[in-house]
Amino acid sequence: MKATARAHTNIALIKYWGKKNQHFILPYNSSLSMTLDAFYTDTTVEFSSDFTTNQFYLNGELVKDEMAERVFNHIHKIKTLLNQSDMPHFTVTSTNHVPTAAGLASSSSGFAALTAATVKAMGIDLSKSELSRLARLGSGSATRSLFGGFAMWSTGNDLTSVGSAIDEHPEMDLHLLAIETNGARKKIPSRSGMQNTVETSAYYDAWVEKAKNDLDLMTYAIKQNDFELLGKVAENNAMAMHATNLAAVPSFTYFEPDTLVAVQTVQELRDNGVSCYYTLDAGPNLKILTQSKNIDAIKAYFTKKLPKATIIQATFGPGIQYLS
Ligand code: 2P0
Repeated sequence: MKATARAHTNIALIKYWGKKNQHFILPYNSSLSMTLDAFYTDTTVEFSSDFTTNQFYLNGELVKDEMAERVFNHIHKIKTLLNQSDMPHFTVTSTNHVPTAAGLASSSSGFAALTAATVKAMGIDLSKSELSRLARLGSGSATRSLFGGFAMWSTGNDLTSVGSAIDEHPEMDLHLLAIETNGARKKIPSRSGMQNTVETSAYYDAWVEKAKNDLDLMTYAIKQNDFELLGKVAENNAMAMHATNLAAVPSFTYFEPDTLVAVQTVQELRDNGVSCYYTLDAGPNLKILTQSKNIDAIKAYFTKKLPKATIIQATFGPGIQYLS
C-alpha cells in the first residue's frame, strides 16, 4: 500500500483559461502543451493502518495549511470514485524539482504525481487516460502531465475531459528557455484570475473561439514539424489569453515592467535573424521557444539586456513514471 510516482511539469502552448464547471474542473477550451524534462515532482503515497492521521510533507517539511487540505481532499475524492473508502490513513511525501526561479507552476506535476502514486498504492491499475481524469479534479493543468512530449487536454464532460498524447516522442527540435526576472509569488492565483475573466471579460467568448482555431493550427504545426508555425501560434495564443485579462472588470495583468523588456528582447532577436518566440503563463516571466542552434545567442543577448535574469533550459520530458 505504498507507491512513488514522478511527473514532469508542462508548459501550455495553447492555454487553458477558464472553467465551465468549477466543481469538476471542466475547461471551456481544449489546451495543448509540451512536457518539460527539467522540472518534475516525486511523490510517495503510503496507506497504513498504523497511521492515526493523514500527513503531507513537502520538500522535507510537514505542511498544515490549505495546501495540505487540497492534497487530502484530492485523495478523498479518488477513494470515493474508486470505491476505496475503507482505505486507512495515509502519508504523502512530495519533493518538487521545480526551481522557483523557473516561474513554472508545480501544480501540474504535483497533482499528476499525487494521483498516480495514490492509485498505485491502492493496488489499482488504471490507464493514463483514466489517471488524467482523476488528476484533473486536483488541478486542470495536471491532466496533461501524465503524458510526455506534446499532450492535449480536451474539453468535454466529467468522463470525456481527459488528457491524451499527441506525440510522446516528437522529432521537432524544440527547446524552452525560462527567463526569470521576477521571483515574487504571483499576486493573482490562476484559479481566481481565470474565473474573474470568465465572468467579466468582454473578450472571453472571442478567446474560446480563438483557442479552438489555434489548437487546429498548432496540431497541424506539430504534424508538419514546423517550428516557425508552432512558435507564432503559441506566442499569439498566450497574448490573446493575457488580453482577456486586461478586459476583465476590474482589469488585471500578470505583466511586470521586465515582462515588456523581455518581449522587446525577443522581437529584437527576431529582427536580427534569430528565430525565437515566447509564451507567458499566469505570471510575469517569459518562456522562450527556440531551436538548438539559437540557444547560445539567445542566452547571451538576454544576459546583456536583463543582466539580473536567471535562465533555465529545458526540452521534451517523459510522461508519468513509477519509481516504486
Ligand atoms: C495552462 N494555466 O494551460 C494555463 C495557462 C496558467 C496559464 O493551467 O484551477 O493550476 O487548478 O485548474 O491548472 C494554471 O492553472 O488551475 C494553468 P486549476 P491550474 O497551463
